[in-house]
Amino acid sequence: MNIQIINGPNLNLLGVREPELYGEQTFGGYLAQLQADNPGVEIGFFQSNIEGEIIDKIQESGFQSDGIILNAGGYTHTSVAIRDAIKAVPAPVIEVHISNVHAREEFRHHSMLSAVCLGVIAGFGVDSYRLALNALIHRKK
Ligand code: CA2
Repeated sequence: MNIQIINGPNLNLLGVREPELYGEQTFGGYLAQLQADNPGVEIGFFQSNIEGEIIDKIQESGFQSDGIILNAGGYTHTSVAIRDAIKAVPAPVIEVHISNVHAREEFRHHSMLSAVCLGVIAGFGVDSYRLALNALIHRKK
């Protein structure tokens, strides 16, 4: 099984800035543990602050992988183009958020992406990614 994680803008700052909101763990450290706990799954990781690069990665991995775990960061709330890319690929996409977006500012309550994703997981810290991975692993097709 091959799963691609895609992180959007500013998520490269995880564990470095705003630990009260996004936790103290770096994503690299978390990912190493997630991979070690799931040896049967090949987990790819990509982060970009650039919308077009995220779209390129969705197009590429969306035809090659068994699923995508996408935290599009702030683009979640704005990007028609990322929504179109998700809709265009056959791989299931799970939208994840570290924070509970519904407990935050109103502009974070709406996602451009949710309707074209398999599902949404938000508010469990970085463990939102583990929950998404488990959902893809145990998914009944
Ligand atoms: O909760 C999430 O995962 C978000 O996708 C994070 C985005 C935010 O715009 C979404 O509404 C919810 C922001 C990512 C910023 O990441 C940082 C991480 C550490 C320090 C500063 C920013």
